Amino acid sequence: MKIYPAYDPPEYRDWQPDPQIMSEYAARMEEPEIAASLKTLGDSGLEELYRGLIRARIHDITLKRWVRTGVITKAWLGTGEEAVTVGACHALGEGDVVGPMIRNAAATFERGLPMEESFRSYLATGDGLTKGRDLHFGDLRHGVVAPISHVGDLVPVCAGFALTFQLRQEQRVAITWVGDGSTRTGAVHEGLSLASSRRLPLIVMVQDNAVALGTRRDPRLDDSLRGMAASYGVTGLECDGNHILDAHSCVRQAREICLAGEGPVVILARTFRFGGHATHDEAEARAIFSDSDFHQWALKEPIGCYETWLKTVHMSQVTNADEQLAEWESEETSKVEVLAENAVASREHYPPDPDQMLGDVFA
Ligand SMILES: Cc1ncc(C[n+]2csc(CCOP(=O)(O)OP(=O)(O)O)c2C)c(N)n1
Ligand SMILES: [Mg+2]
Repeated sequence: MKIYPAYDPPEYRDWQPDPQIMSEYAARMEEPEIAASLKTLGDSGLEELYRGLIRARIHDITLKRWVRTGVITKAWLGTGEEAVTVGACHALGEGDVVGPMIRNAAATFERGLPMEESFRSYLATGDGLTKGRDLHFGDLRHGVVAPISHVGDLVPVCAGFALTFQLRQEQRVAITWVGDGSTRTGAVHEGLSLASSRRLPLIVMVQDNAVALGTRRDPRLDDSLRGMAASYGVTGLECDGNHILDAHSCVRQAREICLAGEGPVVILARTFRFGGHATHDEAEARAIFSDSDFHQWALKEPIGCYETWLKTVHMSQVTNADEQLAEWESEETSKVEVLAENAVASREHYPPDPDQMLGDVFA
């Protein structure tokens, strides 16, 4: 995709596909479960995955631009982690429910909640879903649970959705993403405990970027997350979180397992965030990992790798593959720009109403 020198991480600015990484990336497409995902998705599904990745990245770049230009003071971005969110969402069924973390913002719009709502929440406009009161927006009409601030807490909430689906005998699953650090909260274990004892259709996607706020995980604990599924006697799957088809394939399998009454499923997705906890501590975050870590993870840039695979393998027989991809990218970029402009206009025309400040507060 287009490079945004002012906003892209330095390692992305002159990104070129690495032959070795790309050969491994392409080889994984031959694995039976990933090949099954390719078949399920078909050409149109693969195009949608690409468009979804572009939407996720441009959404975050827009927020970063707003921070830099003083429109907002801070944004929580998922640069480099887009494939975990987009790949997962595209493997879900219509009635499924998602409980994203704030940096999985793409889960909201990939499930059909208009992206404008994300921008409106950041701008605290009165016509937004939270009427300007809170950044943490969701909308159950689209099956999106608001990503509340308390990390890990959506595991029991989503276990509750899964329990409802089971009691009503509905063929639906709930999925939530949880950071590696947050797997250490009591809430995660309470939710998993309930879900495993009742075999609930719940998917917990552990987004493992080896960092929590400003704390890097002790390398001696690197393998500790692997034991999580086994300790609850549930299925555990692992994916390369930077490989969108691997993420898709794991969630597709997890969903089938859940719908067969064999849930919950814990998916461990290894990835890396090119940014800090939020935009305010990017510099500090860069000091947590070595230059070599940044360099190595940049080679696995999720959008660059997928785009390269589309161009050189999947669409290699398409004469104008380059132009086709550029057109999809430009279409998605333009749409995001319009939505961002609309949200800025909303801020002007619909400031939050002070009388609404305590509305919908029940306790
Ligand atoms: C219950 C709770 N404790 C602490 C915090 C402060 N906090 C916000 S994000 C975060 C780290 C989360 O790390 P991780 O779960 O690995 O997610 P990541 O940001 O790396 O994706 C902490 C401690 C919080 N929001 N909620
Ligand atoms: Mg983390």
